[in-house]
Amino acid sequence: MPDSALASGATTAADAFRRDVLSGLRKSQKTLPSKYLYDARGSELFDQITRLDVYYPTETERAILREHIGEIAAAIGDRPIVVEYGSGSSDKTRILLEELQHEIAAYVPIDISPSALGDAAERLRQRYPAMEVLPVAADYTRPLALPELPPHDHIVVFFPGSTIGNFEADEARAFFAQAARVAGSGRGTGGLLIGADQRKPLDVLIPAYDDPEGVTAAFNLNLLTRINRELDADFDLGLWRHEARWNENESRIEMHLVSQADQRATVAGEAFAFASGETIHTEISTKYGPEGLADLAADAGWTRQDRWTDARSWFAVERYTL
Ligand code: AVI
Repeated sequence: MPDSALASGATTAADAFRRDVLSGLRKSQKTLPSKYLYDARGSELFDQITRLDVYYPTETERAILREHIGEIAAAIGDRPIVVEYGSGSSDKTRILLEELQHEIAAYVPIDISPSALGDAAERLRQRYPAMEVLPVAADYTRPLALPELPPHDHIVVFFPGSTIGNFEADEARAFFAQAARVAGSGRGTGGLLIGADQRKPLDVLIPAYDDPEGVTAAFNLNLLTRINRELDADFDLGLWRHEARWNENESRIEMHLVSQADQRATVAGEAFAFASGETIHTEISTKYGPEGLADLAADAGWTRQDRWTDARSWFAVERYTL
């Protein structure tokens, strides 16, 4: 990519960040989009979260993938392009790539964090030298263009980790529609392999999002550090606390930053007042019932073909076709 394109891309991302942060802080329930949790430090902290004992989703999904990988690979079919949304460190993908490495026409990891993406692509190229890796640094919640693809039979979208749960229902519908456009652009029947965290007791859910080591708290608070650095803001980190709440009506965990005092902060030249106890809502993490995801996916033309779960039904990996 020429330097000028990189430079203009960077300006656009910075503009979008400023616009989204300011508009979120102007709302009566102040809110910040969760995708901005993932700067370089945030991606590192999220990686640490996935290794915490209390954070069950990563290991549970990995175990499901490991146990059923033969069946999953057979269902995916010959010579696919695998497009992964929000690939991060591409850790879980290795289970899939290990099985499919000689079959796969190319692996296209897409992530908003260029640092996480670059490191992962490099590791994968070393590990699977015969496999084409075509990384795309982009915000996949916006329309994006795929790179030129080598010959393939069909396109499979891989969206593990229950990141779908971080989307509001309309955003989830938009994702399924975008995934259908991508998967539907191949020659054969497109596929979608997606992880979905399930409803479970609160004594499991809450510690997973408010761990005793404080890694999730650091992950949440890092968003204020990022705003201070990138938007010339002056949040006092000592005056904010992380909170994980269960919202039963919406069947979701919510992360909030709770103001510990009446205070003000200036962001990109604009002043904001926060009352003591007032919160900034930073993330939702929806937990699904058995049909929750299938209903959303159906609106974009996806039909569920398979559903694999663990013994406790804490997590599900589902396969859809168009
Ligand atoms: C990326 N995503 C699926 C994580 C989740 O569980 O919703 C993000 C996360 N937030 C706090 N801990 C993990």
